[in-house]
Amino acid sequence: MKQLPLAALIAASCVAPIASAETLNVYNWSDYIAEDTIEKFTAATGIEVNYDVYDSNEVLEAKMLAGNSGYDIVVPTSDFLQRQISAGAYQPLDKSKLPNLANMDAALMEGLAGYDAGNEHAVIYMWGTTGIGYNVDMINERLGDDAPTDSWALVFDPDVVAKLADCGVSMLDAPTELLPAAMNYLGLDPRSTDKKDFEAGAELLMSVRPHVRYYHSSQYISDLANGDVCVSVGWSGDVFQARDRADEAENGVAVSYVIPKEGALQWFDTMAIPVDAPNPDAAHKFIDFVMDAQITADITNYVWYANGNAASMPLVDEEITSDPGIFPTDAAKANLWASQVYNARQDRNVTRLWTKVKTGQ
Ligand code: N2P
Repeated sequence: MKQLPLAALIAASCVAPIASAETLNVYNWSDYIAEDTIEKFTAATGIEVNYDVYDSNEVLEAKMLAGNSGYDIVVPTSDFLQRQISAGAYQPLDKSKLPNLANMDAALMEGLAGYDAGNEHAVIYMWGTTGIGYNVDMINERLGDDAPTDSWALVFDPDVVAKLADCGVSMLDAPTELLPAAMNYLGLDPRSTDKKDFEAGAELLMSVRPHVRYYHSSQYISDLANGDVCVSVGWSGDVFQARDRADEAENGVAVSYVIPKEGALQWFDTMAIPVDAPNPDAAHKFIDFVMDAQITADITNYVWYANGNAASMPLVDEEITSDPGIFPTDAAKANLWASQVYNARQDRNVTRLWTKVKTGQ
């Protein structure tokens, strides 16, 4: 550290405010919280929040495995959560500090326990599906009434997607979601970890690659809303946010979200506390604050994602609870699959194949 002259040091110590404000460092997905959540947390607790965002589990995982991220709260998806728990990245929750756990949906938390035994390390933040968002008119202009808007064919059939290339096709930069979706479309088990199945999925993705404008996991929200892309493999709530933005802009863009009939990934995003979090006490306060029924309902009402909080449901807009793209019907549910956890070798296979898909070589 630079040495200050004694006089400057004395002056600094006289004028500098005493650093008393408690802070909490949150690292969450982009476009994933209500506008006033953080402000309300600070008003309720006096804790200042530094809020950073990401749009990729791989980016979060790299930070968690390296350690010393400085974050107190992070939001991994369930399969990544499990692998990171095994690596010792998270501390057990002190449930005595989380009275609002009583608000959580027992069946959904039981589902999460498949990734985190006994729900020791995490609680559900939001959940959703990985499906397709599309621009209703642009698709209709190019494919007419035969447009397979209920099917993965819209993005995985090279003859179909070729006709959409000019209006813009995007896919998530999410290898562990795109490869299984491609495998499922081919009639393979989306939860398979067989190298040959990964390769078959990658081959399909390579075959449509010439028609894909970009692989990115947050840009598509505004692009769909503005009509700058016409079809995106995306996350449910993000597509609804795009629809909402277009509606508000009154720009004539009609966006729709579909869980394709062949099925889709259902995922859970969770709040967890890194093992080396600087302020675990504030982290517990934040998790408990978010599990308040009204706070979670406010988030769902803003981001259009389903949550795991049973007590919040009566406070969630009817427009959301009744939408089958957000709360799938029983028929659609039967075709949803849960993410598979990959070991290091399987993960390397997936990463290598995904690099090929993205770079084309
Ligand atoms: C929020 C995306 C969160 C879903 N923009 C990814 N699991």
